Amino acid sequence: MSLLSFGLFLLLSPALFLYRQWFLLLTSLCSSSLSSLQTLGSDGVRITMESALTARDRVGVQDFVLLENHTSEAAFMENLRKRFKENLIYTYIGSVLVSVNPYKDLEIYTKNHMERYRGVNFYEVSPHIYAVSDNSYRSMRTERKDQCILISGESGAGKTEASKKILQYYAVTCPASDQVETVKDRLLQSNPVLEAFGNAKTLRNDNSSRFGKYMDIQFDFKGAPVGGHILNYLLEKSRVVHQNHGERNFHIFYQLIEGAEEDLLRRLGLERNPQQYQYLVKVGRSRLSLSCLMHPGNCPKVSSINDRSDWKVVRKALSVVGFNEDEVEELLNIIASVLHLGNIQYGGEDSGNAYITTDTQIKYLARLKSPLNLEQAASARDALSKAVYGRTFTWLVNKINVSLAYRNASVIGLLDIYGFEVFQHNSFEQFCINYCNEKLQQLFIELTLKSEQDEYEAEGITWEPVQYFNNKIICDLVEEKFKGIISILDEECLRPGDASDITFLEKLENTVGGHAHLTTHKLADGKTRKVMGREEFRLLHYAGEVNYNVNGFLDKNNDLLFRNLKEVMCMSDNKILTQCFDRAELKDNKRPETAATQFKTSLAKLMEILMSKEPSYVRCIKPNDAKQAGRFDEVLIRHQVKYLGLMENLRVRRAGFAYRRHYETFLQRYKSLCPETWPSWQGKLADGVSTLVKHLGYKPEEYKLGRSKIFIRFPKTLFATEDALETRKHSLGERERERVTSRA
Ligand code: AD9
Ligand code: MG
Repeated sequence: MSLLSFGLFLLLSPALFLYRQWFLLLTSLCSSSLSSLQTLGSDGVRITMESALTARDRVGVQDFVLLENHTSEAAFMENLRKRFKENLIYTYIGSVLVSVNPYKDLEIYTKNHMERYRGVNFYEVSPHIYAVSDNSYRSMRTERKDQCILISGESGAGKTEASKKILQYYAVTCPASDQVETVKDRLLQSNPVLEAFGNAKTLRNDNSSRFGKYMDIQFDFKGAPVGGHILNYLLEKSRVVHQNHGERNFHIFYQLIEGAEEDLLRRLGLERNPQQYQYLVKVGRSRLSLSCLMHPGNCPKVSSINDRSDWKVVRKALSVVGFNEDEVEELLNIIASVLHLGNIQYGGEDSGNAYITTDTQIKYLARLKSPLNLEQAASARDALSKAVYGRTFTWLVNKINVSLAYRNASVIGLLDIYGFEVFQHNSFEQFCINYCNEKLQQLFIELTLKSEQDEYEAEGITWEPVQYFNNKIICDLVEEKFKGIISILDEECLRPGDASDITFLEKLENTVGGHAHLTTHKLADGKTRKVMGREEFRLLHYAGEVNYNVNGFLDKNNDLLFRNLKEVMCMSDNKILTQCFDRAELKDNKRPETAATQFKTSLAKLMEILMSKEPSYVRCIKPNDAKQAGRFDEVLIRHQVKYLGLMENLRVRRAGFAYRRHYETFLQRYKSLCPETWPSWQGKLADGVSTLVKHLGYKPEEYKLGRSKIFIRFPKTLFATEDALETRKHSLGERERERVTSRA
């Protein structure tokens, strides 16, 4: 055959797509067929399996499923290390792609590489982000099912880079036309714009995403990208007014100051010196740590970032995504106003800054001085800065969405969200970011570990369950109605009177104090290793322990802005601001939902979106904390392998059945191969299938019969059956053959 015709059959049968992958994989597992197989080496040259076997010692295996000792974490780590050393940063666990950040540019993202992966089966070429991209694309086309690619991993692990590579792959390899070229450009150029406004240098990552992003890429019936839609999640607004030492504000501020032409700077009333702006260089006094005192000021210059050239990229990108010159000027005016706002000083503080008097919006702010004390006035100013910046960011995303709008399309969704992060000082923002990562891990468990095993259970298949840590318990602790942390926080936010961050902490102790994943200073039993502050609570996340300082939790969750400030914003001449601050909002006396509840609701919606699509996974690993190339930190990586559940993922994958089919479908296709089932089987379907497979000589270890499906462990078993079907067709006369085909 028949391999060719069977290949065709598989190609034409979308439901067997995954199975085809398994076949390719397991064929390579089967040593008897190794000598005849060819594969692509890391350099893309076709090499025979004999040489691949010797290479294996050096470069490891490209799929962890092929590891001889697949239950050994040491073997897993060794394989990862070998490959990392050889610059082979990608490895599969079945269809899941594991990626280790190389922290250097590798020559594996060229157009040639893209071509190599186009339309080629998953296991025929070395693992790559392009293979995942292509696989999703083909599944979308052949199965007509929307796809999504979920990229996860901690801060700095390479999620954003991976999502950009995927987008570039589609831009280069998908069909094009003039109109499509425009959309491709817009899709690609939306990245530098959103990164300028939504990314910043943190201690973990010089280009850390400070917002979550889910982007649908929309394709027409010809498979051309014709549009897109972005959903953004909880921007870390507090960064506008405060950054930890060694971190920066959002890139756009520095790009503007470093890169803008003199003329523009003059119009905006800005100086070419970040040190002039409180929001860019000074750490809030109340939050000064010892290290900040020793190293005053933040870090406007970062060696890995060139603000001046990035500015040029962003300016161009703004035009490509559809901003005209007036809109760009208005947008930059807002950015400049935020810097001016930050320089407003009150009362006996350092002397104020002269530029502010020229700005109408800021003149209004001065009215705040009389009824508020110093601290309240400063916090009102910061609340305004955060609101202006946050709403402008949302406006920006909407504006890009308008330029990408298209309807009636198949989609591939890309999820690139802020990664799990732990700092010395963790606040409300880290709490939200890490909660979001818990939800993503939960989705991964649901779709890969749990659903697979649940199906075996539902079908009554004997199965040695693979134990894994289900983080649902932590998700519940955070989000459960009434007794979850968010509910408790909301309750304190709504409670009039003496509610404070500390009363919130006390309420946590009283309500969920006994929870296995939560500790506070009061509850700590002395056995806990890390010292805890009195204002902290500790969550034992799936990815490790994090101490959260409750300072500011209530304010940030309330996220309130004085009504008169909103009124002022509505009166602004700036067209973007008037769209951001709608008058209708002033009439609405309902208390807005708290930040955490809004986030929780938007995450629940995101989970629904993702569940409705066919998922692919990219699991990113950060090799070291120093952001250095070539450094493979065993301890750090082992920790990630553990919490990402990669070993469990591998075990489920290895122990599973490659193929499963409903009895009816199976019987219908193969009934002609057994005299007792041909031309039709009158008894129970399960008995028919049992009779059929016994006749075909299936050995007991090769298959299992469930309640409604047959499970076949090895693809080769099914291949033999397909061969038999093919042979039978050939041995029949022309008419008879047609009859069999039409019945099947
Ligand atoms: V965060 O959760 O947004 O803080 P990410 O998104 O996981 O984080 P990012 O993609 O920004 O991390 O990667 C961090 C840095 O690692 C990048 O700025 C690159 O310098 C480097 N990186 C990541 N992936 C690659 C790669 N495939 N090739 C080369 C890479 N460098
Ligand atoms: Mg990122």
